Amino acid sequence: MSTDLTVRLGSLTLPNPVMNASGTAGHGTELGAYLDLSALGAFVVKSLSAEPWPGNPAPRVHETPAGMINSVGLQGPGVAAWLRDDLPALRRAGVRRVVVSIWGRSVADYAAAARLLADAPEEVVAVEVNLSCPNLDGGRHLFAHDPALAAEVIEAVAVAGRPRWAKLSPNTDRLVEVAGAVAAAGAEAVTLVNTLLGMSIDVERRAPRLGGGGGGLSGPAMHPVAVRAVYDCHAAHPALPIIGVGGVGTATDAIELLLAGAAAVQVGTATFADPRAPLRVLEGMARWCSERHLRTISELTGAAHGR
Ligand code: RRO
Repeated sequence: MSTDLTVRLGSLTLPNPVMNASGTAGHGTELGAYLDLSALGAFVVKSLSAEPWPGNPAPRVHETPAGMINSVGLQGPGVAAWLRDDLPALRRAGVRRVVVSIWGRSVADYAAAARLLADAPEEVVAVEVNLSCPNLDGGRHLFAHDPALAAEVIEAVAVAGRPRWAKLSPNTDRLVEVAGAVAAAGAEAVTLVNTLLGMSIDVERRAPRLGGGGGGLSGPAMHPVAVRAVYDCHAAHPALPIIGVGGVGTATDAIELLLAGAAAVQVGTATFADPRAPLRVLEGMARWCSERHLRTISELTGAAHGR
């Protein structure tokens, strides 16, 4: 028996629960040579601002034990250029569900990016509001650490006219509170979690390895952090759909996030070693479910609670 892989995230239904994580697959069809992007539950674009932004100096990524640290610094072409240059290529590649991640330095910046998406083609099915980049102004600018400010941004981006997801930060003890605030402000789902604030130092040069100084830690090293964040948020807000992200490299990692309370997952750092990782994870999840004769994958969501 094959399992129904359909998942619901607020008003949006996806054919399966696996997406790429924002920032790990470029802005367009960069990974298209390696995997069929249209087979993903949705394709998630690297965060875009209203204006183009050059990002941080190199080096921008460095491998760490069981993970990676990055300080890309939000490089992007800006929403208008993306709509003109990248979205058509994604559509030609057969991608029908695109989630656009947006960022800004102020509430007005977020609103400006959202406004540019208001007339986007129907393939733009949701906006993931990145409130948690660790590399914005050296990590001093985390909207997701302030419930009222995070809620204000979510309200301001309603102008996009798309379901809003809020991408939140693991670098605060107020995560559960922030999740409640963004949900009350209109977010249909939360994406948990962005990278952990970190740093790696080159002892010979006696200097930080990344051009931006500090960075965001991702990969297997942070998977338990993501599981805990999803578990705690689901316990506090059981009706709020969660997209789990953090160190997913195998189907088992993804199932763990579902059992903690996620309805869907995103695969990021694993694609650096294996660009097919998101589809490999999806295939493994489908096999895992059918071997256990599950009728729907959604019945796994939150199933570890109360045990
Ligand atoms: O571009 C980045 O440096 C970056 C972003 Br926008 C983010 O949300 N998370 C991250 O680890 N890096």
